[in-house]
Amino acid sequence: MQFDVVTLFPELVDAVVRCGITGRAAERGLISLELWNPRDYAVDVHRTVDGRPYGGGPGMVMTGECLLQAIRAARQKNPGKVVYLSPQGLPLSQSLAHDLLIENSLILLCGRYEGIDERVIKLEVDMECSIGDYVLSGGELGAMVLIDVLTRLLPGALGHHESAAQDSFFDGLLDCPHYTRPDILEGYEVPMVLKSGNHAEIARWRKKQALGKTWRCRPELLQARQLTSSERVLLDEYINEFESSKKLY
Ligand code: 4HQ
Repeated sequence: MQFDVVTLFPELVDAVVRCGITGRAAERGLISLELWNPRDYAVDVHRTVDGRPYGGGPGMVMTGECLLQAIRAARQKNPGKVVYLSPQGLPLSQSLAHDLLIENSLILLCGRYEGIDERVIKLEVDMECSIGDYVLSGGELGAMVLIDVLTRLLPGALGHHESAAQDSFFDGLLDCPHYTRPDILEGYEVPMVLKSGNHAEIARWRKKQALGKTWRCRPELLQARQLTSSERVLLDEYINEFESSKKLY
């Protein structure tokens, strides 16, 4: 998958192809990153990329001309949908990430300051995407999140011990707890079932914990997902144990 990122901070975004799973995916040619700096297209002596907002108010707005040129240069080399990262966008989710996988090439547009001139959105942006309801200092972290989420879904990006099928959200549920050595850490023991060697019981315990954690912390995720009859049994078991453990206090 080809990612072209239009950004005033290319060195920030470049870190994504230098580290970890995304770094390895870039080495193997599963993803490729190209960076386009709007400042390179600024013509005046100060290489200005921002302007005062019409109508007044605090902050600056990224100007249209050099942004349009940077986007069009990227699009000419690597044609693809232009995604603008902003809080006004479609919320990023695992399911949106799956939908975006059909694209071979994405141009990710990162705004700084108060945002970009609206006419750039009108002229060149195909989709607005938000990584969450909070305010970033710029779209770069959003672009990096999107690249990371998509890369993990590409065939061959994860090793077999990192399989995407085992991940949190693969199943629409939160993840189960994980443990490693030692057996006892500051008085807290590893649940016995995980040391039993009984793989069916271990899978059952993990599913029950995932259902229980989701019920406690993100009940709206359960509303959005139909439980099978065996999942209902596991969750009822979890809820009963949870309610009776509360009575002890
Ligand atoms: N920003 N999801 C404002 C975000 C954001 C988000 C990016 C801050 C755009 C102009 N991007 N700039 N949330 O907060 O993607």
